[in-house]
Amino acid sequence: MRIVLLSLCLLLALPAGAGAQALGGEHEGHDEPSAPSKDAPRGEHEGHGLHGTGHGGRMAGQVPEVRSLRDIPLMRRGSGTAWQPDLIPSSMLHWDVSGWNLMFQGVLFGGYDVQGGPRGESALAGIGWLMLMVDRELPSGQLVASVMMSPEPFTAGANGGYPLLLQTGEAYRDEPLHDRQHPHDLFMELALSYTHYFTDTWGLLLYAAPAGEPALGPVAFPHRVSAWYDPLATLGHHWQDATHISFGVLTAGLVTPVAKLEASWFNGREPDEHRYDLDLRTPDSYAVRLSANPTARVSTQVSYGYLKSPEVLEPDVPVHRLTASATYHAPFGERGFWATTAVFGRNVEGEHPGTNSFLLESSLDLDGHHVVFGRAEYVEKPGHDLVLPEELEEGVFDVGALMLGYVYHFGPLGPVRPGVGVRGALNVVPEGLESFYGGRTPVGGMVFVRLAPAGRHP
Ligand SMILES: [Cu+2]
Repeated sequence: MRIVLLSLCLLLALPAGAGAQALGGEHEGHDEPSAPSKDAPRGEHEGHGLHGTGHGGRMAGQVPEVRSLRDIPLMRRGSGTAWQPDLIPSSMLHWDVSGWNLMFQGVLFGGYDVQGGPRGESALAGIGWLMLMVDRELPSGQLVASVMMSPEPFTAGANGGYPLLLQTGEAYRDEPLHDRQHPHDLFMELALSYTHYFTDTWGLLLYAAPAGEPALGPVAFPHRVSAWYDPLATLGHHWQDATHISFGVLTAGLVTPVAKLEASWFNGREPDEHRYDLDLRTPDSYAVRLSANPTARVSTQVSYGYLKSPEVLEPDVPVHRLTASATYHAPFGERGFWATTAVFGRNVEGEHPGTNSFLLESSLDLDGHHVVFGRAEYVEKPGHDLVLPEELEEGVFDVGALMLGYVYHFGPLGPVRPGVGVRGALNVVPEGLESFYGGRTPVGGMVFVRLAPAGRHP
């Protein structure tokens, strides 16, 4: 199975490499910024549907090279303080209100989720997030406040979450959740951050969040461009980026225009099944992350976290987590966009041997209307996570999934870009689990509608 997954990963990666070559003749991040868009109507983006949202609300058709901290586009923040490439497709609404820069982003999915086999179920599910960000330029720094909320407690919360074969993580009614993805909490982020510029080239980042994301992992999957069009979660979520909703986070970091070193002190306990409140506790966990954005198209990170007591059902078992990731973004044709992310995540739980996860995903917006996306995953899941019978609880099972999907976007209709889509996944389970899943390759899928703020295309 490893070989099959590896070769599929290669197949997915090949076109990305070819795309990189085809676009290699272009200037990368060295383009002159177009004229500042102060005269342009608010909420509109110039250029080719791409933007760099710089300070002071500057919008440019191309992303200028970041030479000073002041040039770092706000949207380099993909989630929490995690960086994504500066070059991103425009998909947000934007206002200037007396020196405050307001941004609204998000994505909502609604549809029918069908998961096959004895452990699969079907359900209507509403999935997504909405976020308001406010930023203000100060003489020697930048202030950013963000509020992010999810409808999932209301729309995907029945029986502990929406059906998703092989998914694990968090608990519901004193049982670990399995073959379901827990809903995200109503308050996904309530955060305030300040970056102080000591010089043009180095500064100090401070981030405080009653609900937010510590410096651990890549940009969380709901916020990655490479996963934007897929409503459902990654199977490696709890090996890679599950701390994106932590209730109590303090982060400090040193920032340069191309790199950042951060450390977080945070509450490492997973959110509980009551999704409407803030599960505040004294911080007990820490994380460190080194991020680098060498060009406007590339973002990479490595991070380590110590989670003292993440699981409410096993409060004495700490988890050491190690992650590494790389994301590549590129324009595609006149109006398209290509985003690819690779992630490695490893957990060491208490005295148990470590378990690994690998992910490769890509989304390709061909022309502003047709989007194809896919993901290959391999995760080593402990038997107790999958809630297997006692004799299998201590085992570790290699599971995988191969997902492909398609979205057609209409419009845009005013500020909204509606779409309809479908995604299907072929899951792979090892021999010992056949009887639980009704075979080696149980399948799952979803048909859905998708709503997101419209990016402006020329
Ligand atoms: Cu999550």
